[in-house]
Amino acid sequence: MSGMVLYGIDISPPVRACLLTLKALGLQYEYKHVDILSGEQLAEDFTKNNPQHTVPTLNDNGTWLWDSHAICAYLVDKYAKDDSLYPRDLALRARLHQRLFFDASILYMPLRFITIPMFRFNRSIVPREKTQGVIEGYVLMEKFLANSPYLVGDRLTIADLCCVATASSLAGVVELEQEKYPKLHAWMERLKKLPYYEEGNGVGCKKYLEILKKRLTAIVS
Ligand SMILES: N[C@@H](CCC(=O)N[C@@H](CS)C(=O)NCC(=O)O)C(=O)O
Repeated sequence: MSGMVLYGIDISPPVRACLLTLKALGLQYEYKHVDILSGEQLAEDFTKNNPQHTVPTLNDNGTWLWDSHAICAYLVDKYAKDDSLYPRDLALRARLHQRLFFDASILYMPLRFITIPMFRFNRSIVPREKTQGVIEGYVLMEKFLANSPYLVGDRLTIADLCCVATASSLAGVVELEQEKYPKLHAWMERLKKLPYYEEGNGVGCKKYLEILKKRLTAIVS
């Protein structure tokens, strides 16, 4: 196979992080829809290339890669005209990695713990303690953004693209109150102004929030 193929479904926050990065870089790619709600990612055809059976998965001319953070970093390193989205400066890159690992391990995980029982076992009631992780994510993001417009200083990086895909999806569980999180709210509005935001994240995020609205009937203490 030649060319670049992204496997995904746009309700998935990590898939949207990759869509944002592909669009930020203006890259040509083929998009293959994988319906994870019906278990398409478990097909042998897919798991032989990604045993972890997650989307997003990228096939770039035979180089198979998964995990949105790894994919976004690879795309910029390989194809960007400059390093602004993924700076080569060691100190900046180290801070950026901290934000990416924060997204993977802290911001996104509460959403996964809440949505897996919903999507796999049709649970519609969420124990309140599970939403605490979402609130902790909001609180930390507010601190990261205390003194800068973006997550790594004054310029947009893939840390923003990855985190905004997750943060915008968290509203399906805990509303993002502007008064409580003014910096986070302003950052989100800043990201929404990117010319490729709506196509890369807005459309899929709306679908995701609609699904959560239908499936989540109550949060109970
Ligand atoms: N850390 C991974 C998370 C990927 C992930 O958990 N994707 C979910 C969809 S949001 C998935 O593929 N679930 C299907 C499965 O695990 O079988 C990333 O950033 O790509």
